Amino acid sequence: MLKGITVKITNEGEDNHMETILLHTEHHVATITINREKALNALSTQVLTELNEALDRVNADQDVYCVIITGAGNKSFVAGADIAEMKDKSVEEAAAYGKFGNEVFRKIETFRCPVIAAVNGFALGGGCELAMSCDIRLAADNAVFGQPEVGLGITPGFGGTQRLARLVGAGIAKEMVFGARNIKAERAYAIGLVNALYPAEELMNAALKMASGIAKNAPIAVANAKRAINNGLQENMDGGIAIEVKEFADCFRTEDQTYGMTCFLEKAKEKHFSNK
Ligand code: DAK
Repeated sequence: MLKGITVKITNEGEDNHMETILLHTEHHVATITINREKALNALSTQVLTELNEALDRVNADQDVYCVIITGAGNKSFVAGADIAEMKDKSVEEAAAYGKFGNEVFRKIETFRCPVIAAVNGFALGGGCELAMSCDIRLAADNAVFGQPEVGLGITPGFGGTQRLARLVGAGIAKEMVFGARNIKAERAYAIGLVNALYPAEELMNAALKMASGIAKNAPIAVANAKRAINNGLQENMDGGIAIEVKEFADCFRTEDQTYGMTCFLEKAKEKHFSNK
């Protein structure tokens, strides 16, 4: 457990059977903690399956407006896919594993509300890829990022060749992937891989503060803005603007649009959006 966490992380619900994921929801923010500290939170099939389940549970809870994903302990976010489990996979098994992992990571990327990665240590291979599937990456100053796969005889398999190049540019992505060399937090910040760095003991509070700030805004507008940015990036400018126009106009179907503008015009001191 990180020092300085102000929110207790517990699994909730009598039907909980997840062993490798902790899920805690408070004040519209769900925190998903990958809890396999002995293996530095490596992504076994069980972890991926339970992460998928946790995401489905959070998705079903309409009171959640922002999600944080982090790793248990103070050493590692996620040290990658589980190498011991992967070693003897057949081509077909490797393809199925890669397909499932990519489905989970796409679920995060297209999740209905923002997802923040709180990177508290190693984010290697699948761990770096998990962080990159999140909307925003905050990192502890002891975090380490990298795509070491070619040193293991494989390529990145959970979107690393695609998202890293989109986030930091093809040249730096190729340097990292071909060289299989890890980079420290400061370098990750300098190349735009992470949004901000914090002393390790302040990371979770910073993530919670950011998540709470997001959760105070109109959830439907935030969701529409996320879709506009993500989908617009796949288009040329005209296509992107058309997507933005649609997402903008759709906000005018919501009660929160009328409410938010009325609050401004009436100089309201506080706002409480209804998510309708
Ligand atoms: N998998 C399994 N176990 C791991 C692990 C991993 N990725 N990383 C660490 N562990 C385990 C260690 O084996 C060790 O276990 P015990 O020996 O105690 O039983 C325990 O965690 C503590 O690790 P260390 O003793 O090594 O700790 P150190 O502080 O000395 O070193 C380290 C920390 C993070 C530098 C080191 O553990 C390390 O280099 N770990 C491996 C990092 C790595 O190479 N990650 C990338 C994995 S490959 C695909 C789908 C997915 C992928 C590719 C293709 N398709 C199907 C297409 C993704 C691939 C990857 O992510």
